[in-house]
Order: sequence, then structure tokens, then C-alpha cells
Amino acid sequence: STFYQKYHPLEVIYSWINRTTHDYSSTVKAILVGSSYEKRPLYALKLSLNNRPNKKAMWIDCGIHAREWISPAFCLSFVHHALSFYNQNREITDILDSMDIYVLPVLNPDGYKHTWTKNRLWRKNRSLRRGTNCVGVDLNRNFDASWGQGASHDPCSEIFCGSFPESEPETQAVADFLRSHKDSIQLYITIHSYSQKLLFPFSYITDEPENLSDLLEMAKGAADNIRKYYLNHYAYGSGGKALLAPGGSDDWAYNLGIKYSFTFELQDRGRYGFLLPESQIDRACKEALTGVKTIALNVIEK
Ligand code: 0X9
Ligand code: ZN
Repeated sequence: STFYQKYHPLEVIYSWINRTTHDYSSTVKAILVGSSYEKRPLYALKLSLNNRPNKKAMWIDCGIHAREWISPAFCLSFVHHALSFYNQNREITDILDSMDIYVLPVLNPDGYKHTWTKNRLWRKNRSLRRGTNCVGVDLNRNFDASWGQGASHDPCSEIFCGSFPESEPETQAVADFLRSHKDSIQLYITIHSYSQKLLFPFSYITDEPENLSDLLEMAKGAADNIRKYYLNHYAYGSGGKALLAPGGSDDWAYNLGIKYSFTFELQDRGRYGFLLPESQIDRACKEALTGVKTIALNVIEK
């Protein structure tokens, strides 16, 4: 099996980032967007084919939750696809011709490292605080979208929202980057697992977003293509319809003005859950790639 059909430890992902920027130096740049609580660098790759100013862009982040290993695996295989199939695959060619793509492969490197060394099912980051031995904040409860309203304020909870919005360096780094690029970024995608869902705002209230019909059409198009090409079922809808959860990156990006904002929950539907075997990576990434491309092409047409 190839590199992209395996899970990789954090150090290998860092060297892959380094190698990719060297091998494709005219197309890819690594941007240091910040650093983690334990001071690891947060690199986003910028895929850009020419230097047209004011170009549109999309953002994809992976690995916000440490144990969702299929997520960083997807970001790596997505970048690989984009770089190897430009000018061969019509869809990725059309996308790169009209948008820059920012990809942050591991948003939560400290947590990811911890899942490789200490606890495979760790979810949060690894920040410490006074007065408790419990470690970490759920970074997807730490964004400033109805922050704390109904989230857990207990540092020992798996969904602890932190001590204030953007209290965590990982959250702040991503939020700062998106704030300073919000005029170009039109599409925000964050990759999670598991349950095979395409979620869009809102997740902190049951209200529907103002552009619901666009979001529904895009999610349906993605789910339909996944079903057609991979015979696999993805559900879609506003996150809050199933489970109210404040402080998420998708809702925050939407409220910032990135009106096409999606959370992808990749394979599977519970058989292996977070422990998705390596033999399933290829398929899981291919179907998610179809979903991402479908949505990106839709955004370009808007
Ligand atoms: O609860 C989450 O953060 C995500 N599910 S997961 O099982 N990967 O933890 C769903 C996020 C949906 N969006 C928001 N809650 N804003
Ligand atoms: Zn998750």
C-alpha cells in the first residue's frame, strides 16, 4: 500500500509537509499560522497556481480532534490529489484555476502526538490549567460562536469549552488566519470522523442559516455523488437539528462571513468508529474527495 493508505505519526507528517513544499515549490507554500500549546508549529499549505491578486480561496482543516486519524489522512491525500492530477482531472483543475486552497493538515498536533504515544482515544488539545489535573480543551467548543452556552465548563469533560473564547493557541491561530483572509476565503471545510455526515450551520441554535437552500443543494450534490460513485450513504443537514453544540469552527467561520461552511464527518458509521482500519483509508478519502470537489465546484459557480 502507498503512503496515502497509511496513518502517519506527527513527525512523518511534518516531513511530508516539508517534502511537498520542496517538490512542488512553484505551487505550494507552507504558511506558519501559529503554534500549539506545546509549541509545535501549525503549518497550513497554500496551493496556488499563479499569482493573480484578489483570487478566491477555500480553506480545509483536519485533525482538530486528535483521535480522528482519518482526518489528517484525508488532508494529505487531498493535497496529493490536487498536486498530481492538476491538468489531468477536470474537477481539480477547474477548482485550482479559480481558487487558492489552504490546507491545515493537523490543527491539534499535541493531541495527535498524544494519540500515537499515550492514549489512542484522546480528543482535546493538551493544555494545562491551575486547580485541576485534567488536561485539554475541546477545540471545537472553543470558537467564539455562542461560546459556552450549553457547553461543558468542566475541565475534566471531553467537551470542555476552555476558559474563554479562543483561549487555546490552536483556536486563536486558525481564527486569526481566517479573519485576516476572510475577503478571499469563500468556502470553509473542517474534516472530522465518524458518522458519514455533511453538516452545515447552525449547530448552536436550531435556526436555519439565511442561505439554507444553497447549503442544502451543495450538501445534497456531494452526498448524491458519493452515493453514485462509491455506493455509500452520507446524511446532511444543519448540525443543530441533531445535537446542539456551541463553539464550533464551522459556525464561527459562517458568522465571520464565510457563507459556505461545512463539517465533514468521514467514515465509518460506527463499526470501527475512530479506529478505522488502514485498509479503509483509500475509500474513505476518495468519497470525501468527491464531496469536497462537488461543493467547491458549486461555490465557484455561485
Ligand atoms: O461535536 C463535534 O465537534 C463534531 N462531531 S465529532 O464527533 N467529530 O466530535 C461535530 C461538529 C458539528 N459542528 C458544530 N458543533 N459546530
Ligand atoms: Zn471531531
